[in-house]
Amino acid sequence: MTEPLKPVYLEDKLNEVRGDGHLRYRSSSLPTWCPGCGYFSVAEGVATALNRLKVPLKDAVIVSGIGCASRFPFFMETYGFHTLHGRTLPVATGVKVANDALTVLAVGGDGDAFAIGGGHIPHAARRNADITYMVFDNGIYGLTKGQTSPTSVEGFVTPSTPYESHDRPLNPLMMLLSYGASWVGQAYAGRPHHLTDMIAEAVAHRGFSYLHILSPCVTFDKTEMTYANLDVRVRDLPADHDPSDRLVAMEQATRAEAPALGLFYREERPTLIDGMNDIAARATGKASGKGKKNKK
Ligand SMILES: Cc1ncc(C[n+]2csc(CCOP(=O)(O)OP(=O)(O)O)c2C)c(N)n1
Ligand code: SF4
Ligand SMILES: [Mg+2]
Repeated sequence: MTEPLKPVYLEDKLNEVRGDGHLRYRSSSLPTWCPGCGYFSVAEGVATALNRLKVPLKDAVIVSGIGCASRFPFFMETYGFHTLHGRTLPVATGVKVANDALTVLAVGGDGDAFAIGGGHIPHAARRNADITYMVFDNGIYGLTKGQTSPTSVEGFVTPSTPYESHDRPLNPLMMLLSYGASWVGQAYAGRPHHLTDMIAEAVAHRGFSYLHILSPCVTFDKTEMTYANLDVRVRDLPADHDPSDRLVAMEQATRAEAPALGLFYREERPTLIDGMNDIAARATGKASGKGKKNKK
């Protein structure tokens, strides 16, 4: 006689996994995302990466905007700030400036980042604020039920574009490379182990790290950014790719039809807070370094 099936309660399962310490960064609020959404891979990746880097729970802050992606802080056991639509980066920068000891992650979707929030990205990047910005790109507005976003493909038919979208998609990697981000990488929710490694590397970087994460919306996109399509389109960056060469990184980023996964670019340079400390030292007469004068 076969044994009767016992129900498995997700909450019990999560407590069991958190019990061994491995996933202590996952909160007891279970994700409300649709089954199969790429965001589950990111939650798993962030929990594992923070665990690997031994970031104390009390020192981790995750800031988000609005959207399905931006629900993220609720599902993590860190401090969190679910802020306004598109205002993730100013808030994350403020948190970091208020307390430099914190590990600050900013997260959001492609709409939150590049539509309403697009004006903030160049400034966080050029100032080299020491935060990690992860954009979960599903090429669509998931939360509001499937309208086009700034990264939607041309010809996409959605409720907001019933006669096809005629807008060209933005190229976020090219944008971040030209804005002066000091760490730029790309990962895919369908390659969770690589994604976890990239998250850990991005968080460990001192300066503004930007991780672009390709992540299917299984509910509202059945034709474009699907697992089936991305599985065959993604590639690794060439083994001899030189991450210190911004122009080579841009060349790789132009091949949007075959997205490359890995570290595109990395440089070490003073962070926003280094600059602020320098100004404070000069203003209080505690520093004697030479600045660049604004000559008449
Ligand atoms: C000021 C303002 N404008 C518009 C909206 C409606 N809105 C909520 S989420 C969203 C876009 C979400 O898309 P994305 O950032 O890509 O996140 P996803 O849901 O795909 O994860 C929009 C337009 C809003 N909440 N606030
Ligand atoms: S609507 Fe799309 S993006 Fe939002 S949770 Fe569902 S699958 Fe994920
Ligand atoms: Mg989106």
